[in-house]
Amino acid sequence: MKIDLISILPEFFEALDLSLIGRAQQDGLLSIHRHNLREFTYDKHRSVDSPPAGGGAGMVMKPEPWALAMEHVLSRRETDPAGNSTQEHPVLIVPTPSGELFTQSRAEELSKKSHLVFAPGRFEGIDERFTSWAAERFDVRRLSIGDYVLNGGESAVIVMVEAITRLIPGVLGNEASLDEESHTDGLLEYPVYTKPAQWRGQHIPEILLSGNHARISAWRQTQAEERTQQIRPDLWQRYQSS
Ligand code: 6GU
Repeated sequence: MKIDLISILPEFFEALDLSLIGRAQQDGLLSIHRHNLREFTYDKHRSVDSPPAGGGAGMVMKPEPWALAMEHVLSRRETDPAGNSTQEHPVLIVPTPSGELFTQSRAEELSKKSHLVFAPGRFEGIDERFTSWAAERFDVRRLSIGDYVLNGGESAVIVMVEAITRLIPGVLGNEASLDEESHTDGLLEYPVYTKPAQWRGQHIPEILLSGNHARISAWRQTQAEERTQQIRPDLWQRYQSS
């Protein structure tokens, strides 16, 4: 999978060179390219923002630097001898608190794509005309990571890249652990324990020491259901009706 990240703070994404995602890049499973949006500005101050049309608080990102950055990304794609792209439109993810909710099933869908481009805005967001322009060249998705507001989309990009890329075969050491996680089957994960069996006066649930895998599996299912009912009644309702 190829990933292009465009931002006025490209250093933000250095965290993606660490740990499993860093390893996946070294192994060639993933290539992540960071671009500085200011390199696509041509005025003296390299400005990327301007006051909102119609007035109001804050600043809005100008569409032109974003369009130039996207043209640069598109120019690096493979083309046939006639100059047409040989692949489907890349997916352009625009992180925004006003987007559709990014979920595990969205991560699964996106993990099967060959090229993702992320356009995290700062300030009050990007001029709406950029999105319409981009929709002719990209499969555009406006996505939010939850019902709260961040200063910019960069940390949301890190969240989404991590959730998406760990689903690419080979990125995780132990792929089986994917099946047992929270959200994969619509339930929160059951509680987990390790040695010692007694720690500061607390004991591991006895069934986990029984060696009876069928009973352990049934216990874990019950725990997952109880937890989901208590902590996430919204998920529980969806689980029951599915
Ligand atoms: Cl994707 N961006 C910003 N700025 N705030 C958010 C968000 C994204 N998702 C939730 N809050």
